[in-house]
Amino acid sequence: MKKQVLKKCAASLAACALMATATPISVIPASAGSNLISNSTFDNGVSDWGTYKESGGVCTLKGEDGKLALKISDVGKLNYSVQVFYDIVPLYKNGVYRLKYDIWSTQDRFVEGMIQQNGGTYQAYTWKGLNLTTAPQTIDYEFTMKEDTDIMAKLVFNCGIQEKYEGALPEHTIYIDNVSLELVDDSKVDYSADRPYAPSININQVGYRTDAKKTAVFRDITNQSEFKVVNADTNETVYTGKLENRRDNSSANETNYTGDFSSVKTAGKYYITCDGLDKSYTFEIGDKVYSKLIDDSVRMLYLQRCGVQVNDSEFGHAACHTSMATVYGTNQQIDVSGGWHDAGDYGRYVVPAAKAVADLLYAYQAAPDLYSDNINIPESGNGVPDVLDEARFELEWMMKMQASDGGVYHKVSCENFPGYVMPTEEKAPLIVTPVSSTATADFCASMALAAEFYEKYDKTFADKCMAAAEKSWSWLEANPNFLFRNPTEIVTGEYGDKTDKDERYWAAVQMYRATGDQKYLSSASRAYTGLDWSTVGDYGNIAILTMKNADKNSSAYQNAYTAVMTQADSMVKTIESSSYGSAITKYNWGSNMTIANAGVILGLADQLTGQDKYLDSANAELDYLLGVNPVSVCFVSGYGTVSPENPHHRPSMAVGHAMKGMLAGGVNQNLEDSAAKAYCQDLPAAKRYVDNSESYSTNEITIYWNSPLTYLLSLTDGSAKPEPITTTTTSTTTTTTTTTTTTSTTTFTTTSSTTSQKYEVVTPGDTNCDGTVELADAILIMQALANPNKYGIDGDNEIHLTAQGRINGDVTGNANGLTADDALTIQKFLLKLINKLPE
Ligand code: G3I
Ligand code: 9MR
Ligand code: ZN
Repeated sequence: MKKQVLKKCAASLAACALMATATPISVIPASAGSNLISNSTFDNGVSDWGTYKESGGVCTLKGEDGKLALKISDVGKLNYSVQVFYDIVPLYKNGVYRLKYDIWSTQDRFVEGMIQQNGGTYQAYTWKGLNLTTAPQTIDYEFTMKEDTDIMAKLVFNCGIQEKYEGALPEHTIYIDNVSLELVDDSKVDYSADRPYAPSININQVGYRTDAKKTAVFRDITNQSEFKVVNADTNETVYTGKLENRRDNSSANETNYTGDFSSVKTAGKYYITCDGLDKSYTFEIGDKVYSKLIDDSVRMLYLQRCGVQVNDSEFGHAACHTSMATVYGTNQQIDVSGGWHDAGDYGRYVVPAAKAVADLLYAYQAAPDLYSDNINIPESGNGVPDVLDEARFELEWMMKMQASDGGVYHKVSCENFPGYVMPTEEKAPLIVTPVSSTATADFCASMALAAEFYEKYDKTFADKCMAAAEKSWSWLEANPNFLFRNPTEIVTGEYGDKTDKDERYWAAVQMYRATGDQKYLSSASRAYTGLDWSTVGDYGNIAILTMKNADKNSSAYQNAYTAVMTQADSMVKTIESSSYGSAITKYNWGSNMTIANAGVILGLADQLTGQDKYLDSANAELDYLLGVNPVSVCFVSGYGTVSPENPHHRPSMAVGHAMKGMLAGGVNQNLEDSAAKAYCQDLPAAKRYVDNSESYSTNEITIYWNSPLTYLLSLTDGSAKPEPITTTTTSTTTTTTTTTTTTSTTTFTTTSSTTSQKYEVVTPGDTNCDGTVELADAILIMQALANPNKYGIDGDNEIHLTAQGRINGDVTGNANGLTADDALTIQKFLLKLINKLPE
């Protein structure tokens, strides 16, 4: 067949370059007449090809003498019970494609060759029924993509049972070779059609509190120097400001400016203009701009309830997952109904549940007035703030997850994730997986915390929480690490961990807070950090720092203080050098949680010190989540002008539109699902987000991504701001660092722009916090400098630099953080070239 010449349409590319003033957010790769299939000849095996089996299908895939060989031992019960596929082929609407391959089989039979939607309705964009024989045949034809552009379609051969043609078959092998897919004519393709609009002026789409610091972030600036804030009702300019802080932003591959309009304090609706650029979306200024958002961030958890009837006009359903669950590896059946579905899936997992509950309770503690008894859940109006009712729903389920010996089962789910169905439709058997020490310690901490909050409303329940906490604590004392790994047949959320030390630290501090008994602090000799599901040390820090009558001179308090403030100071620096005010430089799965968590640490630092820079920084994280980010999305569904419409959330997918009030996972630079690979591979790290329901690694939602948003909303709410909760901060302004003694405990003062804070050096030079100074301490500094993700603050190696370790290691006395000089100084000390640390 004659190959047509590719008719490149210059006009469509030009149109896209001219598109308003917005830079296209994603440059979708056009495929210029080349083979879109990377591994097409199988000369080196079958990489990039995969198989799918279900309903009895059995097959194996391998390369055989430069061909793809699919050995089928059982055709299963469906036409797609055995599939061999190539993932991610881009098909543009109106594009003309030529598909070509050689195919044959050791057994005469019928198969289907097609390119289909990967997800959704799995509709075929092109389909051919093929009668295979042992003689190779070449399929070669052209088709036009009639449907909307789908850049993550899938080339699939259905090799399951074909009842209409032949029924079950003996074992046989299908061979495929020389596959090619070419875009031969794209003259009718509109490449710009599917790109999201990327505004040049980015604002917090939900709005700004009256007294908050307010910034907008600009891109596509040519020679403008000013911006205007305009009242959206009157179209009058209320403020003119200067574009500042020009920054080359390599993580988003753009140049940015900021505009500060904090002085606009009159409540109302506004937009921002800047010569030649599209005006910004309209936003609000006012003190109550987040009140609905707070309510919905909690009510979303109600809609995630499992095991009970849920009432809602759109997302309501009958009780789901009510059957008994089998304890893994036994015949024991237990009732673990209740709790919240974790996320877009319907698993229920103790580790993330503990984080979510802790966030809610501490959110309530930080600003009780923000939480009403009126957010439209069944308990509304019962005299208990709804946020506490909602947290209790989860706590009661968690109690069911405690085994009789006090240990806590890690999770309950089916073996596999279900299809995109409502929860009542997931009917596979429920399995409770074994006890883990991380789940048990997290459980202990949350129960001890809960006891305090429900005392006032329901003493019996509070006592029950405390008893559960005590029992799990005894288990922890009697048992070593039981780290969890999914048994091979269970593929649902793992929530595994490398260490349970931070979980045990949190449990110990929380037990101390609940009982006042010092004995628990012997298990908390150093502070840990982290506010996500795998690192939870900061919850221990929060427990002691926000504890009534805490002994501020105790080393536990001081360690916690140091840990929080060290992180906050380092976050402030990162935020100051970031265009979009982001506290993170690496965007992993759930980066929006990491941003919200950073906001929580900063909000806490504000409460501890009363210094505005921390509150401003906490607000910057909120602004990022609600629209001031490189993808210009308000990441909470149903809020702002542009928010996730296609979250990876089964109820939303089943109903056909997004549940309101859910925080999406956000940017993930690691491209961990097919949609992210298809849509984001050419984008810079900080823009790798796609509002596509298949993108579970960027666009899923979870209970524990929502909860830190709630907590952040509490901490940034000025009206609820308590007096600084510590006296540790001194009010002197000093620019020198004083280190005085050579004993193992030294007090020194680190500088900050306005005040100084007292940090405690436990053992100078002891970067790994094991109580002694050795070569390993110098090595840890060098490792942390070279590989911060592994060995830096919160690195994932078991031994990494902690906040305390960083303080200990700063032995050159410059308080500038750790440098190679500090490592050198420690070595000099070990070689007795100097006789004390710090030098
Ligand atoms: O921390 C490492 C980092 O050091 C490394 O450089 C980077 C490079 O890949 O990876 C980082 O690890 C990531 C890890 O999360 C920690 O953030 C992994 O890539 C990433 O795969 C991992 O994702 C987790 C995901 O499950 C897959 O296990 C998410 O944190 C976690 O929130 C998510 O949880 C799922 C549940 O399993 C099931 N329910 C939905 C829920 C949300 O998606
Ligand atoms: O839907 C699942 C989502 O909740 C999880 O976070 C994610 C990672 O564990 O996995 C999703 O399930 C996908 C699975 O991992 C791979 N096949 C496609 C599934 C999407 O339904
Ligand atoms: Zn359920």
